[in-house]
Amino acid sequence: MTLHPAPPPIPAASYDWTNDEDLSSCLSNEGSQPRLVVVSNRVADLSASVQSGGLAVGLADAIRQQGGMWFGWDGKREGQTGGPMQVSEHGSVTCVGIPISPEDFTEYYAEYANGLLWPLFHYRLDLVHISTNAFEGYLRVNEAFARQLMPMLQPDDTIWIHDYHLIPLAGILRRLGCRQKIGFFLHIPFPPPELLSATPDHDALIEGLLAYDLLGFQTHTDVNNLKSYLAAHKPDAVVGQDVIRTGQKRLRVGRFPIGIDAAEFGKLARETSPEALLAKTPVETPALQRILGVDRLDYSKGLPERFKAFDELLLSHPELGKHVNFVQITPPSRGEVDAYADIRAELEQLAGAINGRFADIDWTPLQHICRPLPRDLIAPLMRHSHIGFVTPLRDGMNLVAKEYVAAQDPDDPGVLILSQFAGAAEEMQEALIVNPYDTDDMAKQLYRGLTMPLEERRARHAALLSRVTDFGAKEWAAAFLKELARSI
Ligand code: ADQ
Repeated sequence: MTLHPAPPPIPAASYDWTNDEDLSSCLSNEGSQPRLVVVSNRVADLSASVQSGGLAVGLADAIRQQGGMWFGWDGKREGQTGGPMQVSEHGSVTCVGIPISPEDFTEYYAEYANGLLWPLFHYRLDLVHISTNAFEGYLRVNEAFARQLMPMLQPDDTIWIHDYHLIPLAGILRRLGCRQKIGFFLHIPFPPPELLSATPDHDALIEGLLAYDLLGFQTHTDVNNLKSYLAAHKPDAVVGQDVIRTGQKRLRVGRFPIGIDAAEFGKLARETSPEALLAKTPVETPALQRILGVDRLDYSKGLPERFKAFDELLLSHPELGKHVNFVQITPPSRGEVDAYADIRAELEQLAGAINGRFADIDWTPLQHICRPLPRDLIAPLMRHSHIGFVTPLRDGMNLVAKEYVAAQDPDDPGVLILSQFAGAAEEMQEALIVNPYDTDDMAKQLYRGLTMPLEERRARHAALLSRVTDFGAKEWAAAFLKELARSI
């Protein structure tokens, strides 16, 4: 079989670790290394035997190898921000959590990070709320993080800060006298300048980014969006392929697509038989061809469009009745933000309408499961699903796409249907790539996936699996840290 023509190669916009042949040396821990200090909004649970998500896997591994500290919010909304710290030791790693006051939680987390930055960075200007005082609250919490962190730093520490909650942190640390190398990785998309400039704080956010020594993004598109912003709004910035200079400051920029631990996820997927799986999950009979979606409940994930595409599939192919079902697992997240209540109501209405129209006494076409399932059930469920339906309207990377591929049986794999607007689409062109707004075409691709010959499924899956395996979570963390070590 021949696959659809390969897309033209994407020009190397900047440092790209997936082309780095010399990465193996960074994956071993020879000699003593400086401590790694990871800062993220939440601290991962390092006592868990299996980490969920690439962030936790990649970082937990890197920080355990090097030894160091993980610093972030302890998840409590009480007292004063930066009040008494929770400190716990996990071998060579110290985890430090600080509380956030209820007022700061509202302004920093709910209003600024999730009410403004999240929709803006996901290209959803229609959902952006500009709230009075929210930016001040955002800066105040970043300042509290910096002031608590500063006295705990050692001179040769390497500091790695994560995600949109903490963009200003390096600038504040520098002001407080921090001289250590500081890198930043953005897990979500970076928007084009026309969108970013819709927030009155865009200058300050960019100044915050320019205080780092290394900026890491998920995709070439994100790197290029930053460069376009600088060209349009900061004419004094000199932008090279992987270096930016502004005044005396020089920093590096690169693309570091996050990965998963494919071997571990594949093992998890193989461990449960279909029968055992059936006994443990609320999912119906294995005789059906199953379409599976697994997402946090979020408007960026394209869930209503996905439901509508399934509806169109059943309308256009009545012969599929009783032969296919769609299982969508969507635990709620961030209930504080109004947009999440809206999406939940819309999904309930759509699921009710689809089941109302097509269901029979022995067949529920759409099962929408609104609670979290453990990874040791999600993984085998992915393995025993014929379609992985991953169609975000915009996504930094999307690890579910990679997990679906890792979970498959290579001899009889399922088909990944992937949004062109997921960061993962840059690397996973052998999936069936769809426009997540085009429900008609998604219905056609669902049908194509359900009827795809075995030989084509195997060829597509083999190409995807080798990429997901070669560029995993550990390689991602090692590549970022190697590049940060090179920065001046
Ligand atoms: P998320 O938006 O959370 O992460 P994603 O990468 O898809 O999105 O998922 C992260 C992890 O959560 C995956 O391991 C997945 O299995 C798990 N998960 C998702 N839905 C689940 C469910 N219903 N039940 C159980 N587990 C579930 C952000 C960015 C992404 C980026 C990651 C990592 O938005 O674009 O890929 O960070 O950088």
